[in-house]
Formats: sequence, structure tokens, C-alpha cells
Amino acid sequence: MSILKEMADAVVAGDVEACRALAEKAVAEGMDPVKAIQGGFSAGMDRVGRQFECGDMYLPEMMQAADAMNAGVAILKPHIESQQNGLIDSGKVLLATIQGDMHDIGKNIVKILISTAGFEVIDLGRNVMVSDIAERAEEEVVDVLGVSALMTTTMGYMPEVVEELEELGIRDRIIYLVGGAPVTEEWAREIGSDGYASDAAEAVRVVKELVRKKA
Ligand code: B1M
Repeated sequence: MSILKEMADAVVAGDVEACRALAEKAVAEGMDPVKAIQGGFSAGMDRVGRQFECGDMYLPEMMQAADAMNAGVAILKPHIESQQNGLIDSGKVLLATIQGDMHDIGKNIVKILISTAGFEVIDLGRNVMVSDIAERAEEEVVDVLGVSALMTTTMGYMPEVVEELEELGIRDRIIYLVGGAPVTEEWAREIGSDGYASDAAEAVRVVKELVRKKA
């Protein structure tokens, strides 16, 4: 069985120890840690989501799967950092998971990749009120504001961020990026954001491109 498949299975099983051991094995074998996260652990999470949706898995098991994935990612994280230490870009990025939404695994991966690409990242965490997001963006004088939403219900707050930024008079100077499983490019355009990324690696590419364009 391939290690990526084993990683996905370990997440579905909610097996913290197996996720740790497999992450260590991936590192020892010289596997690209980003590939291990995306092709292994995240693939397992997609399965967890599908099983939960059709009633084959319940909330406690989904929480256990999240713990298992986080344990594996924690082992891989320093290897992503040491792999990408040639800092080429700079800028300040504020990240948050939107109000009402407790899902932060994906946002945390976006944070790891954006910070290893050379940006200063301020992470407000999860379930952050729209007004707090906009106020911190103003206070911290950030170049980019990245907001994540994992639920169809909470992505509805994303346009409110634009309104808050406009009210504060800072909309024009901030690059607003949105992402998360239910978010689409079309939605991103519709709500007046500046960019969208479907995964963490794309988020880095989009942030770099938008920051360069704005410079
Ligand atoms: Co929940 N959950 N969950 N959950 N959960 C989903 C999102 C769901 C789709 C499952 C399902 O039904 N199929 C569903 C939402 C349905 C909807 O849209 N309305 C759901 C539900 C219903 C719920 C609860 C309501 C369940 C309940 O209580 N009955 C509850 C909600 C709590 C709340 O938020 N208020 C809940 C709770 C939880 C846990 C706490 C158990 C746990 C989260 C733990 C945590 O995050 N700390 C959890 C999990 C793990 C999931 C699934 C299974 C996996 C999410 C995940 O971490 N994926 C999820 C199903 C799914 O998405 N397939 C599900 C792995 C992660 C790496 O991917 O987050 O997509 P992702 O991030 C990617 C990209 O999207 C992108 O890059 C990341 C890395 O490549 N990306 C960005 C993300 N943010 C970005 C930002 C960017 C750019 C790219 O720019 C700023």
C-alpha cells in the first residue's frame, strides 16, 4: 500500500499515533511534505467529510480524525519550513477563519505555506467576528487579508468583510483573498474579493502575484 493511502486511512481511522508515525516515515523517505499533506492527510479528510455527510461517521469520530491530521501535520511542518527557506517575497498577511466557523485545519496549512514563502503572517484564529477581522486589518496595516470558510452557512459572512473594509476606508489598499472547501472562484468574484485559491499552494501563488501587481 502506498504511504499516501496509509496516511489517508490513518486520518479516517482517527489514529493519532499512526498519523505521527507515517509523517515521520514520509520525512525519512524524503517525500515532499506538502504532497504528504495534500495527497495523504487531506485526502483522508475528504473521505471523512463524505462519510459524515451520508451518516456513516459521527461528530466524535470527525473530531478524532481532525486530531489525527493535526498530529501528522505538526511533524511535517518544520520540514516544510526548512525546505523553503529562500525568502523571496515580503508583505504582511492577516489570516482568519470567518465568524461562526470552527474549521481551521485548512487555514493553518495556508498559514504554514504563506509564512514559509517569506510573508509575515498574523493569525487571528477561527470563529472571528467580521468586525474584528476588519479592525485588525486596519490596525496591523496589512497588505493581504485572507479569510477561510468551510461551511455554506458561514461563507455568507465573506461579503460583509468587504463592506466593513469599505466603511473603514481601507478597501482599496488591502488585497482580500478568500478560500475554503465551499468557496469558488465565481463566488470570490461575485462578492468583490481580489482573489481565490482552492488549496494552500495556490494561495501562495495568488498572494505573490497580487502583491507583485500592487507594488
Ligand atoms: Co465539519 N463540516 N463540522 N468539522 N468538517 C465540514 C466542513 C462538512 C462539509 C462535512 C460534511 O457534511 N460533508 C460540513 C459543512 C456543511 C456545510 O457546508 N454546511 C461540516 C459540518 C456540518 C460541521 C458541524 C456543523 C457538525 C456538527 O456539529 N453537527 C460542525 C460545525 C462547527 C462550526 O464550525 N461551527 C463541524 C465540526 C467539525 C470538527 C470540529 C469536528 C472538525 C474541524 C476541526 C478543525 O478544523 N479544527 C470538522 C472537520 C474536520 C470537517 C471536514 C471533515 C474536514 C475539514 C478539513 O479540515 N479538511 C469537513 C468536510 C470537508 O471539507 N471535506 C467538514 C482538510 C483541510 C486541509 O482542507 O479545510 O478544505 P480544507 O482547506 C484546504 C482548502 O479548502 C484551502 O486550502 C486548504 C489546504 O489545501 N483553503 C484555503 C482553506 N482555507 C483557505 C483560505 C484561503 C485559501 C485557500 O485563502 C485565505
